[in-house]
Amino acid sequence: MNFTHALVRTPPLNFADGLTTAKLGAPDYTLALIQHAGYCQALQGCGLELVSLPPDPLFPDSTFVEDTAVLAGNSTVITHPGAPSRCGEEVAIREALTPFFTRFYTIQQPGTLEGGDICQAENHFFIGVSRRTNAEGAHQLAGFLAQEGFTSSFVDVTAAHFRLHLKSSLAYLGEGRIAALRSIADLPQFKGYEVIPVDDVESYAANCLLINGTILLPEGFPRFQETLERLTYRVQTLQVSEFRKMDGGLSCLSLRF
Ligand code: CIR
Repeated sequence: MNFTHALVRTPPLNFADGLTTAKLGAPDYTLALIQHAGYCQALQGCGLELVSLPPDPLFPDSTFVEDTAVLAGNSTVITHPGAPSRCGEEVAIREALTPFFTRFYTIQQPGTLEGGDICQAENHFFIGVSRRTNAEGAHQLAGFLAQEGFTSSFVDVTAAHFRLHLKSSLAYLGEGRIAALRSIADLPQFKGYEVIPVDDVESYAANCLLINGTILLPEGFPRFQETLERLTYRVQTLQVSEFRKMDGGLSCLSLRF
């Protein structure tokens, strides 16, 4: 999958008021801005043109744009976030994506769905059913994807070893390869894929991001970095400590298309 664009949104001044379970302390806003700028620069370095939205203090978590839409070929599924405080973030995202996509679908209540639970592997989508994405939302998405010619399978993300979203534990690395926490590497849904396990002590690194041949990886996970480099991936590490404090990672900070 080659990308030409990414949609990003600067964190608002009240970013620290967003949702978190991380217990890593409050994020430093200035540092978050610096790290966000570094992230944007890395995306540009991977050849992406940025569509950049201004911060919106009505939604402290709105920098995590990935949760508001699922992009599938020429179509977009606008989500209905499972976190009530995040409902409404999707309005600006839909508007920003309108020039780039031909078909729009919408997850309807009682369905809830967040993009962090959706992992695309070529023509197949893994759909996490989590505390944020309910079964109804997952089924609605599967139906839309089928209309667009994509297959999908569900993964239960409610078990204790999963963190917030499916993609907190999983990333698609291209060519039939998946990075996944060791504890979920044997799931039947991954049969037929080559699974590269991520050790529990480096679990945050499972949320890495393949963009046009480069893997963006959070800084500080040398074992997984070495594994990727041994597999001959080009790896670029990024500092995202302030986003981690808010349960966010590399993938959730952008929508790539
Ligand atoms: C939230 O709890 O919704 C935000 N603080 C973090 C969202 C992270 N999104 C993602 O991993 N896709």
